[in-house]
Amino acid sequence: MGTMAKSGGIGTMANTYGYCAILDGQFGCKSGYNTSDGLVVAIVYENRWFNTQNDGLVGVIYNPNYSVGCTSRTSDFEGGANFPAVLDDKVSSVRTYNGCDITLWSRSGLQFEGTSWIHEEDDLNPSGWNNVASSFEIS
Ligand SMILES: [Ca+2]
Ligand SMILES: [Ca+2]
Repeated sequence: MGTMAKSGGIGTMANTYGYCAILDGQFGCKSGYNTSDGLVVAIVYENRWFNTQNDGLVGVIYNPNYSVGCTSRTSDFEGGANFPAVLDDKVSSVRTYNGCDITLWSRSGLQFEGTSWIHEEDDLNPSGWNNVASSFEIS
């Protein structure tokens, strides 16, 4: 991951990579955190199969305060946010890390339809979730 930008949120993506810092129990990408801090909780891709061909965008979601990872249960809200415009209705594959899982929501603010908890999905198309997600939550 050496080519990743060291600052800026997903909304100000440098090259193909952008970051979103989330905090346990809070909603929204937070500013003022160093991307080298904490743990990655999920990485979302504009393309299917986690590929970055054709400058496919990559959104790195991390919690700057985490040192252990997510809890094993999914009943607790471990942060979430709206996807920025560049990734809104564009996510096509997703991976989670450090014991975390992700739920995608079809509208901003965790509204309307949500997926079940996803550990890893290389192609959101068969489930009808390709280019649909507008927000996400982590647990
Ligand atoms: Ca896509
Ligand atoms: Ca949507």
